[in-house]
Formats: sequence, structure tokens, C-alpha cells
Amino acid sequence: MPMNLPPNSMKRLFIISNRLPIQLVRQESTVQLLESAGGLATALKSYLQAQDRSSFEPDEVVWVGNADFSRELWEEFQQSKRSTGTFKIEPLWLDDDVNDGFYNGLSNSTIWPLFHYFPSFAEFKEPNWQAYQQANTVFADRLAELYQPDDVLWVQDYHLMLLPAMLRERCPEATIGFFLHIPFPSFEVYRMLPNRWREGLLQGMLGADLIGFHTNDYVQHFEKSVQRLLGIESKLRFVQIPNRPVRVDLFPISIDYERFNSSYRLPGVMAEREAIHQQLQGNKLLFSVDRLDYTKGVLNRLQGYEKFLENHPEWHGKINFVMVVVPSRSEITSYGERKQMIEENIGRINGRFATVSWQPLVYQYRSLSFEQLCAYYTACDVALITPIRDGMNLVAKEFIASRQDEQGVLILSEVAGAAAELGEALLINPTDRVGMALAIEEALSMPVKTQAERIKRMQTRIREYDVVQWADDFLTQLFNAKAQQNQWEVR
Ligand code: ADQ
Repeated sequence: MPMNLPPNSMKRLFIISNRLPIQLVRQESTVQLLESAGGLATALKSYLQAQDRSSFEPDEVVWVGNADFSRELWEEFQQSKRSTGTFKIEPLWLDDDVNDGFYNGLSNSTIWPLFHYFPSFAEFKEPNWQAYQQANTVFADRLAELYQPDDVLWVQDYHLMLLPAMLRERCPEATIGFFLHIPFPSFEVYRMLPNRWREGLLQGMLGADLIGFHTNDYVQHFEKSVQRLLGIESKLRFVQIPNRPVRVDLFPISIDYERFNSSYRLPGVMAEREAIHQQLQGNKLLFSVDRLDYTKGVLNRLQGYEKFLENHPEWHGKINFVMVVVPSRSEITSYGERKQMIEENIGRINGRFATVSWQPLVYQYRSLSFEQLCAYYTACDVALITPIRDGMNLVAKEFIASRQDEQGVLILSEVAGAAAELGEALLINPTDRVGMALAIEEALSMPVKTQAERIKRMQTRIREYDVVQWADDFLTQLFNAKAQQNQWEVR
């Protein structure tokens, strides 16, 4: 039976993720603090920045993660007595070889490809598994030193799947939540991991009191894997571990809706939008923005656009596609190869269709500022978001929220977690080029009234379950799960 505990029963909230949401760099004689990008950091920072809207008021929020900067730089920064914002930072430093096997190895060359249904990209190297265990142990040992009763430990994502059980061993009474930001794959894919790894990762997650996923499918895939590999059944969203049933549920992550919606009238955004419109000279604009990652479906998107241009010569000279790709994980070979393939395809498509006065594809390999991002979101006619797999995809939600003018069409992959909530988008299969070409045509000819109806419905949903709701929902359920376990023990 759910019961809500008073929010103040949380003393400190620990957010624990592989990377910290900030970076430190030396610029001339001072240490500068920069924001890190990426879905997880963006979402959790948005929550912490909007905490006045949250029902939870911890005395302190502490973010624990691996530092991208040296110990010396951190000490210098601390001596300058500058603040890291609304939360405290607790940096960790892993040995280089451990970090390589843990981050580039098991996290991003095994779990990431396998969980996104790219098993042929997955490596199964024992030293990487060792490094993954070592890295999770470093987190667990440090957290056990920091932990005090009534602290809440919220572990984030696939790099730290062993951590909840390690924490449970060290702090048996602790309130521990775990949230997975990527898909949890179907059992047939998950079972491809070596036996000890696949059982170890499940046991690791089950150290938590609550395990959260983006969608119902991911919850079911997880429950099935636990049942088939560990022989533990689930009932009514509780994994039936004796004396400590573990709650599993869905919490579709979201964005700071108001921040994106109100950006429409920011002077910087208006000026950028105006500049984009002038360059377009009346042409329609297709837009996409992603981290460089094979899961984001950039090549398929290019092929879909090529098909559209092939089938629709009447659109030649009247449409531009701006594709922005942010550098990511450049140390991993498959990412570098992808970049080369993308650039070759862009060159080929432009070579095939461009004229002296028209370039069908404009490619930018860089990060955009918030103003630039919102200017593109609101200047474009169609946002083309076509991942081959994506846990959620915040870009889709940001685009919809930004459209205060209630115009624009979202073409969205049916296998992005966001598709479960954004049913008014034109949903496509990302491997179906013909389907993508048809969707582009449909989007370009959609009446403005229909665009507005669809956008408004999606906006209502994102506004009502924004990132603050998401985090509050997770934390409320975490307290409920803990209370239910306590009742269980009394019985
Ligand atoms: P990511 O794979 O990083 O996140 P996504 O959810 O789309 O993917 O978030 C990317 C973030 O980076 C967005 O906030 C976007 O605005 C920003 N961004 C992307 N390209 C940018 C650019 N060129 N310049 C500036 N900003 C850019 C992971 C999972 C997702 C899940 C999130 C949150 O893979 O499925 O939605 O975590 O759980």
C-alpha cells in the first residue's frame, strides 16, 4: 500500500554518475568552470536548478562522479572559494588503465552497444569486466565513507550497475535508487553477455530499493531477465527477493519545459532565428542534432533524405537540411569510423544533388549554445529524430517544448523511448528509407492547423510531467518502496 513519507526525511541527496556535470579548465591564470553536455547531466542539472518547484528539500545535494580534471586543479578551484552551483561536488579519480577498461571498455564497448541492439559491436573482454568491478568498488568505498543515516543514494546509469549491491553490503539500511538512462534490452539480447557478467549486473541493480526505467517495455525486459537468469519472480512490479522486495517501475525522463518554451522570446534566440531565416531565403528547413553515436541513426537519416530528394525533384532548391553532430567518445574506434562514413555520405549526397545556388545538406560538427539550439528548434519546419535505438531522447521533447508558436512537425523513430509519449509525431521505422521519405513529404505538406493540434497535445504531456515531476516521482516511489520493505520486515 503506497504511503508518502514527509519529504524532509531526506538529509542529503547523493547523485552518483560516472561523469561529473562540470569540467574545470585552466584559462590563463584562473581555473574556469564549464558545464558538461549529454542527456543525463542535462536532465539532472535541470532538476537541481528548478528545485524550488520540487517537493523534496534535502539539506544538501552532493554529486559524486569521475573527474575530467586533475586533483591539483580541483584543489586550486576549492582554494578560490568559488561555488559549483546549487550542489556540492565530490570528485573521484580512477587509475588510467582502470578507467580505460571500465569506460571505453565494458561500459561503452559492451553494455552500450548490446543494450542498443548492436551485438556485433559488443566486445567481451575479461580485463574490461575486472576494470568495471574495480571502478564500481572505488565508488562504493568512497560513498561508504561519506554516507550518514537518512542520506538518499541515487545511482545513475549503465556505468554503475554493480554499485547498488556494493552499497547495500556496506550500508545495509541505506535508501538506494537506481535509474537506467538507456534501454534495457529484450532477454534474448541481454543473455548474450557471459554468464557471470549477466548475473552480476542484475544482482548489482537489485541492491537498490527502487529501479527505474524510461518505458514499460524496459521494465518488462528487466523482469524477464531476472526471472530467467536468477529464477526470481516479479509480482505487481516488485521483484520478490525474500525480506527485501525490490520495486521496479517506469519514469519517463523529461526536460525543463518552461525553460525551453520561454526561450522562444529570448532576444538571443530571436536574433539567431532571424539570421537563420534570412539565410534560408524562403526555403523549408529540416533540422537534426545529436551526439556522434551509431545508435542515433545519422546514416539512415541521410539515406532517408536522399530517397526523398530522389523521389521529389519538385523540392530541389526549396529545402535545406541542417544536421548538427556533437563530438562524443572519440577514443573509441567505432565512433571515429562512423564520423568518416557520415562525412563521406554527406559529400556524396551533396555531390549528387547540389547546384551552384543550392546545397541540400549543411553539416556542422560541433556543440551548440542554448540560444543556437533553441533558434534551430524554432526556425525549422521539420525536426528529424531517427535513432536506431534510444533510451528516451530528450531532443524530441526539447523541440516540442520550444515551439511556443505551435508550428513545426516532429518525425520520430518508433524505437526511441520518447515515441511511447509522443504519439502525435510522425512515427517512422528508422531503417525504412522509403517510409522516412514519405514522412518528410507528409510533414512538409501538413496543414498548420494540424501541426498546432499535434504540438499542443504533446506540449501538454511534457509540461505536466517535466523533469521536476520525473525526479519527484522517482524519489516519492523510492520512499514508498523503502516503507513497504520495512512493513514487510515487521510482518
Ligand atoms: P544522450 O544519448 O546524450 O542521453 P539525449 O537524450 O538526446 O541523448 O540528450 C542529449 C542532450 O544533449 C540534449 O539535451 C541535447 O539538447 C543536447 N545536445 C545534443 N546535441 C547537441 C549539440 N550539438 N549542441 C548542444 N547540445 C546538444 C542519454 C540516453 C537518452 C536519454 C538521456 C536522458 O541515451 O536516451 O534520453 O540519456 O536519460
